[in-house]
Amino acid sequence: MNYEKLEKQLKKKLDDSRYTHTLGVAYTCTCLAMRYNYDIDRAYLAGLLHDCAKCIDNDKKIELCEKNHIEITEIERKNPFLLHAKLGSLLAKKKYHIQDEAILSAIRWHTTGHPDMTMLEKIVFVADYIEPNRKKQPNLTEVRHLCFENLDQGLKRILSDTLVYLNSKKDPIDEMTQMTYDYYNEKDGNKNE
Ligand code: DGI
Ligand code: FE
Ligand code: FE
Repeated sequence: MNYEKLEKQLKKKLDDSRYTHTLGVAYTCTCLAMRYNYDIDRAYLAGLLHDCAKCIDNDKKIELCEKNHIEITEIERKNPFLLHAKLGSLLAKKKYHIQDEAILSAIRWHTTGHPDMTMLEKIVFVADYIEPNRKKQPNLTEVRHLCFENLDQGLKRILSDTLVYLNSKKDPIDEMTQMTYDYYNEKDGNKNE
């Protein structure tokens, strides 16, 4: 498929580093799709659009959510950047004319995840963390390897490393991020305290 037009539109809406990250995520999505037998075009498209709302000002994010009747939780009101996932899904549908619910849902859940994710949701979530332009996350070589060996294990590792990072910064944790980790940890045979 030809995504040139969409790429041009996104380049205008994102700053340079976010656009570079976006392409990195899109290509990493296709790699994971090859590994886990998913449609590579749908994976690329979901990756391309996952952060389409990221560079909107925080005040404008709140305003757009209110205007479009998107619920804003207390934690999202205090950390409006979290809204780029919900808003991204809305823009993908309304502005970029995506009708594929699997893609819209992968965008919607790419920041916190949720229990029992679909294959495409997992692919976008994982690609977002391991794409080649990411540098700061700890043990990236090992995490990247794990994601191509076992997707659920990779997912769980990313959630666990993210929770450690958020706790170390004393950042508030969205209950969905914790619930997603608990779900995959328990699925793995561990009891959550
Ligand atoms: O948009 P990106 O930066 O590419 O990636 P993202 O949408 O996954 O956002 C990444 C950031 O989100 C990362 O610094 C961890 C943070 N995050 C994930 N879950 C939570 C969270 N931040 C807060 N405050 N609470 C969460 O539950
Ligand atoms: Fe994001
Ligand atoms: Fe991202």
